[in-house]
Parts: sequence; C-alpha cells; structure tokens
Amino acid sequence: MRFAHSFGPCLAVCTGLLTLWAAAGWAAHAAAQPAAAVAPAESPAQKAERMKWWLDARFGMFIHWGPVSLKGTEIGWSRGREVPIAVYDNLYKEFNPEKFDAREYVALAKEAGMKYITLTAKHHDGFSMFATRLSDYNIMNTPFKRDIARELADECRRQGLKFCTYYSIIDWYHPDYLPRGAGDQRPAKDADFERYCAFMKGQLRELVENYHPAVLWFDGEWEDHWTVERGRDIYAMLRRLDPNLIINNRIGKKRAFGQGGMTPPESTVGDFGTPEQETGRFYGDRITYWESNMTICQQWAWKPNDRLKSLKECVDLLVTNAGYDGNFMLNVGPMPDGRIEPRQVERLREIGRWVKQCGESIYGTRGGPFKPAKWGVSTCKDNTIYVHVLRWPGDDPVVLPGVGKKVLSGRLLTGGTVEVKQGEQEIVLRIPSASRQELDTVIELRLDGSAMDIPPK
Ligand code: H79
Repeated sequence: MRFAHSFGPCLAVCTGLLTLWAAAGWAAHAAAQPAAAVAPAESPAQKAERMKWWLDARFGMFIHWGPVSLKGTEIGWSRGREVPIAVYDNLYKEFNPEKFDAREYVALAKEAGMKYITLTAKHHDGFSMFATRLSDYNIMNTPFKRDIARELADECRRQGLKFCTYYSIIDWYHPDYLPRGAGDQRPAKDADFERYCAFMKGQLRELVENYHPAVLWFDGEWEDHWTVERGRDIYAMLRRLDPNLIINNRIGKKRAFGQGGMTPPESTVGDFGTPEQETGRFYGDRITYWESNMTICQQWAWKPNDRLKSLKECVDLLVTNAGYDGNFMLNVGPMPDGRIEPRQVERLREIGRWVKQCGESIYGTRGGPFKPAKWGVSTCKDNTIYVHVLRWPGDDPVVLPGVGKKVLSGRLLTGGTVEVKQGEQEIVLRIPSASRQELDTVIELRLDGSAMDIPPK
C-alpha cells in the first residue's frame, strides 16, 4: 500500500526550506520544524456567531461505516481482536455497497429532523471513505470505486443539510502511527510519528479544501503520542483554512468535567464537548457547547440483530440533551450492501413524526430555565418555555419553581388540555390523563418577558 506523503509533499517542503536557508544564509542548526500555527483571534461573541447554526440545529446524524461492515464487528476495536489484521485489512477488496444512495440517506436524515450529517471519513482502522491522494487504502480502490464522502457532501448541499466529517487521529494501518494497534507485529522503531502527523495534516487539508465540511469531528486523542500542542497546531491550521469551521474537543488532549464539558480554554483545544454514549450535564451557563453522540443500536458499525433503541428511548435522548442544553448526534451504521437497515430507517421516520409535531420546542432553543427534574426537562426560546414531561409523577400535577415573570398562556404542543396556575413561588400544571403522552408531553408557556435571562431554577 502506498503512502504518497513519504515522497512528494515532503520533498517539496524540504526543497523550499533549503532555498530559504540559502537565501537567508541561516546557520545549519536552524530549526527544521515548521513553527506551530496560531488560530485566528476570536471574542466570545464571534464564537457564538460561528457556533449559531450548530447550536440552533440541536440534532444530527452520525454515520459509522467502512469495509468492516462486511464482518458486522465494531469499527473502533475489532481489528486485531475478533477479526485478524490480515483479514481486516483486506476487507476493502470486497467492499461494494451497490445500494448506497446519498439522496436517500440525506432525505432520511432530513425526515428524521436532523440538520447535519457526520461521516467517518477515516476511523481508527485507517481506511479513508473519501478520494484521498495520500493513501491507496481508500474507497476509490474498492470494487465500489465511488467517493462516498463526495456524494454525501453534494447531496447535503442540495437538500440543505450541513455535511461534517469524523476523522480519527488514531491510524492503526499507517506505518508511522504509534502506538501499534492490537496484535500488530510491525516493529515500532521504523515508525516516525512526525511523518504521520504530516500525512494527517495533508488528509485534513484535502477534506477541508475538497469537501468543505462544516464540522471536523476528531477522535482517538487519548493514545500516547498525541499532545495538546499537536492539537493546537492542527486546530489553528484548520481554522486558518476555513475560519467558519467548527472543531470538537477531541483534537486536544483533555476532556474535563467527565466527557460532557470543556476544560478552561487555556488547557484544552476545540469548540465543543463530546460526551459519548451518555448525555452531557446541565451547566446552565449558556456558553458551554456540547454534543452527545450515541448509537441507535449498541454498536457504532453495523451489527446484524443488534439491539435497537425504542422510539421512547430515542425521543427521550433528543429531548433530554436539549433540556440539558446540548446537541444530540444519533448514529447509524449502514450495511455492507449500502443500505441503512430498514428497521433503523423506520425508527428514524418515527422520530421524524414526533419532531414534526414538537420540533419548535427543540430547534433554536436552549436548555432550562428549569433544572432537569424527576418529571423531565425544559427548553426555552424568546418569551417561551417548553416543559417536557418525560415521566409522569403518578396522578400529581407537575410543580415548577417560580420564574419571576407572568405566564400569559399555556398550551400543549402534543394536543389536549392543560390547566396552568401561577402562584407566588410556583407554577402548577394539571394535565388530565387523556392529554398525557407516553413519549413526551410538551407544554408551551408564554411569558410576559424573555425566558432566556431567567437563571437556572
Ligand atoms: O467512533 C466511535 C467509537 O468507535 C470511538 N468513539 C466513538 C465516537 C471510540 N473508540 N474507542 N472508544 C470509543 C473507547 C474504546 C474503549 C475500549 Fe474497549 C476499551 C476499546 C477496547 C478497550 C470497551 C471495552 C470496548 C471494548 C472493550
């Protein structure tokens, strides 16, 4: 397998440096390493502007896909475990997902109410799902020979969704990546991690320049050779290539506050937190950006007969994340024939039916002002609070803390009747059993002032 970076780009850089040295008459010991890039300066207001579409979107689709779907094992850790390396690394020769139709994928995501799609452009296994010129181990060298990233990117643009790419720092296939993956016998002494970083930067440049992703979603930052300095350098390089690009926190090294939050900017890198297979936390500060990523089944990559989450679980997760003030990215793992499993398609359509009725209580909202409670969560936008009752407290009414503003009206987005009584210290919502929904009962409360400046209650 060929890795072009070992020759072309490196030679060009070296020649350039030599010319510079000669011209400036620099001493031979001058640093051969290029200086680390610095990100463009940005105020919190400018960041808010850059993050706006993403924050308003609240709901996206994650796609974990690659030749490993032929085996039905996990993309992130079956190489060298359930599937021997020699077998795994040759699966691409049989990868021919002929039934793939980007138009159907994007239409499905749209129907589900998702506003962006994030494709695994390259996962830990090192296989590129895009037409890279820097490695032969890519989609164009499969029997399929079609650029899946290209087709999805184009179709997203056509149908008005944002196209985003996942890119793992880990690359167990590349000869220069360290540490070696499970079961890999190649000696480490031949590897040059610096050279791997050059390759990675080259691929990232290809992605940004040729596919224009709206988000670059990094992963795999926890392995030994990755450092926060390398992360800062790549973050800066990418933001210089595309000032509007949004980049997750896994380009850095630390993910503090569990996975949900962000460490202070001086010790971390990236624009948003990435709690994995869990919801984030309710910080109530309206400046902590995060997105929970979860699977519609159990595995990231497709697995036959994997347990599928119920509609209740899916809606609960979308609503809970929104109520905790976070985004939600729900993952599907397409099958080796190119289709998304019909039962997953059906689930996404069901989610879409709920979103059609209640989407205004999700899009463009922020979590709160009520802190997550036993009964559920709340979201807000302008003068409106949306109360999401996800679990009924027996026959009792839902009792909310006072908000210091007058409630002008109450209405159920999900149909039926609600009685709203506002006292000095509390708001009491009485909903007859006929108006109570299993998925989520959404009560819209209109206030006589902004709901956005009410501190978390
Ligand atoms: O892309 C998805 C995952 O493949 C990736 N992140 C999300 C977005 C991811 N890669 N690794 N991990 C998440 C964590 C891996 C945990 C592991 Fe294990 C510990 C892998 C092997 C040991 C847990 C325990 C899974 C298998 C055994």
